Amino acid sequence: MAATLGCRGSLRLRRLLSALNPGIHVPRAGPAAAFGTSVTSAKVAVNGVHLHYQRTGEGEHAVLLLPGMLGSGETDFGPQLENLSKELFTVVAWDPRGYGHSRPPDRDFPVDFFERDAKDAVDLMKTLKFQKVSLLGWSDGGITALIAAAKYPSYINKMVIWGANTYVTDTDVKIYEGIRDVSKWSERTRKPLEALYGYDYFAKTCDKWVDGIRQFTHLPDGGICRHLLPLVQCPTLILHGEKDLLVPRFHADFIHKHVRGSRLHLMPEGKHNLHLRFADEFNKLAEDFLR
Ligand code: TYC
Ligand code: MN
Repeated sequence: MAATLGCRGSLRLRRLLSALNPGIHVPRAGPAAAFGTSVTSAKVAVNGVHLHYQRTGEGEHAVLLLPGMLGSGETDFGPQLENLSKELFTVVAWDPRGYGHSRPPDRDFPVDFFERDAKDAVDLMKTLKFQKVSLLGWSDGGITALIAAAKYPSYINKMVIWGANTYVTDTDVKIYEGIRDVSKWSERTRKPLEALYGYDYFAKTCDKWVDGIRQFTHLPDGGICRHLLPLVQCPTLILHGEKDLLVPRFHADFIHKHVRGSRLHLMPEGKHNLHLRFADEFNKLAEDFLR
């Protein structure tokens, strides 16, 4: 943390001086030299919890990466932290409370858990002194991004979302029940999360997540945040993998229809994790849209 602040201070000094007089060059030295391209890790107090985040790049344009269920910056966004332009963007990947290294507390799922995540995410970026941010939200992180954009419109610049759903149907419930028992997950999907959480916390939290998301079936139209979509004001790109087995196409179409001016881009070979499997293509689409 201390190192992070020191680096930021020196970056600010370099910016300030070069703005005042482009002739003055403040050399990068020591740990500060690596700040722009390396990924730093820190925790900061927000809304009564210590939120963990990773940070990289030194561009003017602040971008927050929002992971999916049980996700974290390190498990969900390796290729984005590594390869999104460090010149254009300052990229932050956060671990929502109860996920990744933002523990304690243990994760819980009150009916407003997505609203809570949206407020935490926005307040994290305000605490880090970003004046406005763009959002890249995957799956549950896409839901959080939509809610943040709807509720805090003046703070959100642009948004890219993929694998998100804004309501829960019987079809979705069947899929949720299919992933409740993590011992049935493929080794490849299970391994990184098991390493991060240990088997017991991972299994217990997945089970709690399924109960948590099923709560929405009792709300009008199974609504998670569909009622908020007309409030979104920022330019929005929706990506959808046509081979996504977890989130059917109709969810992307619904968001596209109800977010004014949004763009829908289909990736024919993409599955749910299209930003990992087709990282270069994803990063280029995101960069072109954000710039
Ligand atoms: N929303 C989950 C995530 O954040 C993925 C998921 C979507 C799982 C739909 C099941 O029916 C489902 N990764
Ligand atoms: Mn359109």
